[in-house]
Amino acid sequence: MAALSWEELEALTDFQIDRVNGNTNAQSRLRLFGKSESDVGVTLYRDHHAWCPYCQKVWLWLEEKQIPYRIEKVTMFCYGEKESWYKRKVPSGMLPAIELDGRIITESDDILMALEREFGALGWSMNDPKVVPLRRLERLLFRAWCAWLCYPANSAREDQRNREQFVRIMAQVEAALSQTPGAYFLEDFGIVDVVFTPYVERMNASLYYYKGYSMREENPRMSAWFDAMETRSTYRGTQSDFHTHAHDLPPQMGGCYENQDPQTQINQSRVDRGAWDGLPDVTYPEPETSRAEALHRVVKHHQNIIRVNPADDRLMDEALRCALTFMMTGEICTPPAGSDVALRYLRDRISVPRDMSIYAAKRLRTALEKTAALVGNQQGTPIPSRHRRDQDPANFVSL
Ligand SMILES: N[C@@H](CCC(=O)N[C@@H](CS)C(=O)NCC(=O)O)C(=O)O
Repeated sequence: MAALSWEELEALTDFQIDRVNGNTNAQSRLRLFGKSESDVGVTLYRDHHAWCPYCQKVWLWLEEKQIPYRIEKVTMFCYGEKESWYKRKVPSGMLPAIELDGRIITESDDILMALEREFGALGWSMNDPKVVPLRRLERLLFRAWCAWLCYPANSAREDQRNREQFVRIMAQVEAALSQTPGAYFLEDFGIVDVVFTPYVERMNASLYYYKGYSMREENPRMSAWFDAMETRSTYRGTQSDFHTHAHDLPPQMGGCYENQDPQTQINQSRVDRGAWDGLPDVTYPEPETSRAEALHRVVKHHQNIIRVNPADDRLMDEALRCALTFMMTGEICTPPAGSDVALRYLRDRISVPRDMSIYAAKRLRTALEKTAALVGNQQGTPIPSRHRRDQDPANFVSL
């Protein structure tokens, strides 16, 4: 089949979301939850790519409480130059920050405490005696994860010791989750779940990819907790996937070190080259709109996507239309010779949830890979691990 034109492709999707009042999504700049713009009293400063874990914590809290707020996006050091207007507000450049009643507040825990003073707690207060020990446990798990992932082990035995240390703390998390009959940390969803979310999501992805350890599959209570979180449209809107985290974490953490476990190689190949279906990064059923969403997002940004791709623009234009034609019709569409590198370059740079939701990204990655495989097995330019300036948002400004 010949590749459809951009106009023909556009006609195949009617995907739309209401960014202001609809479900949580990474593209919003203003959230009103049915209220009016004059009710907005909070601005959240978070990173362009939704990679910053501390930002996700505050983002999720605001979405759960349905507080009208504005979103200003800022560049992280690892992928570009920090905006000077932001450095004037927050000289360290650190994220997240909020502006509340004309005051700038940094440090995610201080932000959450200020927000709960203003708008009330999310179930329980950050300082509730039930919450404080669980917040401490989250930090303990975080440290065990860093010790295992972010420092090179001198031997397989050292890697094993670090694994055992992590698994021991994980057992405490399992025990904490079993204290209440439901799937959440306390009797109902609340602040503790928000505090745990960003890093357990990143642990699940990074340990699967770098250590061959499937946190979600090996810990039944944690698995039930993830399932419960995935019933929430708020979490779905902020949720990332294994591929995004496996490659956004190394520059943020100062390195992620793989072990020699044979399972690690198997997992890496699956996350990088597919099949993406069935990975333990998501378990809620795939929405019917995932292909239409992926198509809508690519059609909208296709000029920039083609321009930043290292391949010749005309070659990438046709190859990309082939992949999208295949994704939407299921008909094989052979791309131009030599376009395998270009298609895989894009396959490796879809960022969830920045660009699209998790299932849409799986559909698009699959279509790009299957189309690339028709003409060759050359991989794209490797994803850098010390920085991600290949993702500099300055290159993606609207034309
Ligand atoms: N303790 C701080 C940590 C915040 C933090 O480490 N933020 C990182 C991103 S996750 C940051 O802003 N780094 C500067 C940058 O990457 O540009 C908090 O809880 O808010």
